[in-house]
Amino acid sequence: MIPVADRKLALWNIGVAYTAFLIGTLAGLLQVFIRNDKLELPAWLDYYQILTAHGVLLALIFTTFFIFAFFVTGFSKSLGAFGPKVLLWNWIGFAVMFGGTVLATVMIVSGKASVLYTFYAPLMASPWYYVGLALFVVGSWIMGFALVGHYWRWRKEHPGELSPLFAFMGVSTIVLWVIACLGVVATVLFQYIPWAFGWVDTINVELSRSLFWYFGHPLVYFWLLPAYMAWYVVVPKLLGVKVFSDSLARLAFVLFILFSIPVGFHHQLTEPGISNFWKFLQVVLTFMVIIPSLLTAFSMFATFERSGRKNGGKGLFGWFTKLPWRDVRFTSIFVAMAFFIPGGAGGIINASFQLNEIVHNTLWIVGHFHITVGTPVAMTFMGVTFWMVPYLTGRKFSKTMARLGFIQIGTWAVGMLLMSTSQHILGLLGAPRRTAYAGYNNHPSALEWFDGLLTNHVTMAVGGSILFLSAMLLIYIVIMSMFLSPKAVEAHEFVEFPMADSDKEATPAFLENWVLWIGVAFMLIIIAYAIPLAQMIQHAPPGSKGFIT
Ligand code: HAS
Ligand code: CU
Repeated sequence: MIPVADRKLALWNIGVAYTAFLIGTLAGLLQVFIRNDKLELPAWLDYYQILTAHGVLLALIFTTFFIFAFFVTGFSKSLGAFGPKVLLWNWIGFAVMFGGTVLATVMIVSGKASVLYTFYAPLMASPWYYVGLALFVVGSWIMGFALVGHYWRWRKEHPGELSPLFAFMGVSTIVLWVIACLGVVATVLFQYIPWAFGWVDTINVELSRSLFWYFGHPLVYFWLLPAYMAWYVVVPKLLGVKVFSDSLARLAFVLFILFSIPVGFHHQLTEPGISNFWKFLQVVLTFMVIIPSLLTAFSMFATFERSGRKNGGKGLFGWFTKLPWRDVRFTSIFVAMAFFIPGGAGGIINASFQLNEIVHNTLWIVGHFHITVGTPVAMTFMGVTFWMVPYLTGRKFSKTMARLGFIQIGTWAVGMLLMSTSQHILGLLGAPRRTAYAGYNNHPSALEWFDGLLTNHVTMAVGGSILFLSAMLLIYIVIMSMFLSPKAVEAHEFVEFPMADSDKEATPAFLENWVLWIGVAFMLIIIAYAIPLAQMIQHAPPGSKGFIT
């Protein structure tokens, strides 16, 4: 059991995460009904406002606070208790992040920042929204550096030793996050804030979008990598085996540091102002960043097979039936992984230069991210929540809770399947995204397209409603595990942090050479971005004034 002070820090992060989750999923529910033209919003509430709240609260606030809760818990467990300095800086970071969150949320809710989570210029929000975002990022850096400091102390005390796998992966994710945020910090501080406060009249739109996506793509791996951490270290423990390969796991994370960032143009393939050469180069690099996910898939199958055979599974697929399906901690993560097979395949379609023409800015993309961040990542976090919250509070996780957990992940899976399948198909038929006018103002031909069983905004709304019920069930489980479930007394009632052993003997030391990997990462970034960004600045068309919806 980790010390009370560390647990408190983690629990506060979880508390904020699930508060954001509650408001964010409510906004999601409203979303599917508006698109279905079933809901007239009151005058003070509008579509873009709700869409912004949904995206920011779930994709940014819920994920980040949850990730830090997971890191705090896992770092304390694998590296030892936090010292007073590490704790202090973590709390300072948490406070700054929380302050930024409140400021940005107030701006969104009061209708002064209906710019969606990508806040594309020339849409303009209240300057305080951008200040809130900047504070959020700075706070996350402070927490990140505090955790890296804790890791550094461990390394000093264990010279020549490789760090525990969990900590290594956590530090990799923080490194990725800090490098990625440089782009968003640059555009927010030097472009958006001066422009929104009125210190300058116009903004260089293409540059701001490019700096955003320099950040926006690695952002998705900032969500994914903590889920992968659970896949690599928690799943084998639940299956009663060791990590399949320590060096493979570390290599995958190093590859993410190298290839996650110089690929942002795959979100801008349809934009003028970037020449095909640079788009193509970044498309190639995007295909490189698929490799560590394929390594992960391989590693997971190998882990399943090892454990299944250990328990007597025979033949090619015999191990499958030997997996611990009745353990909600495992089944949740397995379903999460299964969703990532079509999720990842869709990503490869998006990244294919020509195919992107067909799917870009359609509902297909919305379908894509609901089966990447919305299920593989979110459901892994749910699976982690089931044991992490009771682990931190020392409360029991009863059989009833586990049963509710099954219903919760089951409904989430069904809801997502319905909603994201219809989103993918509607997208292929031409349904646009990021717009309140999804039915082309009820033009007859549009109505004809959208009346199939799955190609239907109703299916999407049914899926969305099931998801909302599932979310409320999860909130119930979290509240029980946080405040109400009976305290564990006997040894067997305490919930464990399942962390598998990982054999480091065969792992080459250079995998933990940060100077090397950060150096190579910056080289790749310079190759992919220096010239096109310089051209955007040199050959900038007249800047744009702000627009407010
Ligand atoms: Fe993406 C757009 C390309 C992964 C999230 N993506 C988005 C947006 C979001 C997002 C939020 O190239 C929208 C942004 C916006 O608002 O405009 N994406 C990719 C590629 C990958 C990818 C190549 N995306 C993700 C992940 C996300 C995420 C992960 C969140 C966490 N994405 C794009 C592109 C666009 C895009 C374009 C822009 C589109 C446009 O035009 O606007 C790759 O990383 C995917 C690699 C993954 C795999 C899957 C490996 C499978 C595994 C599971 C194994 C399963 C097991 C279980 C073991 C190759 C690891 C076995 C079970 C059984 C049942 C057998
Ligand atoms: Cu991307």
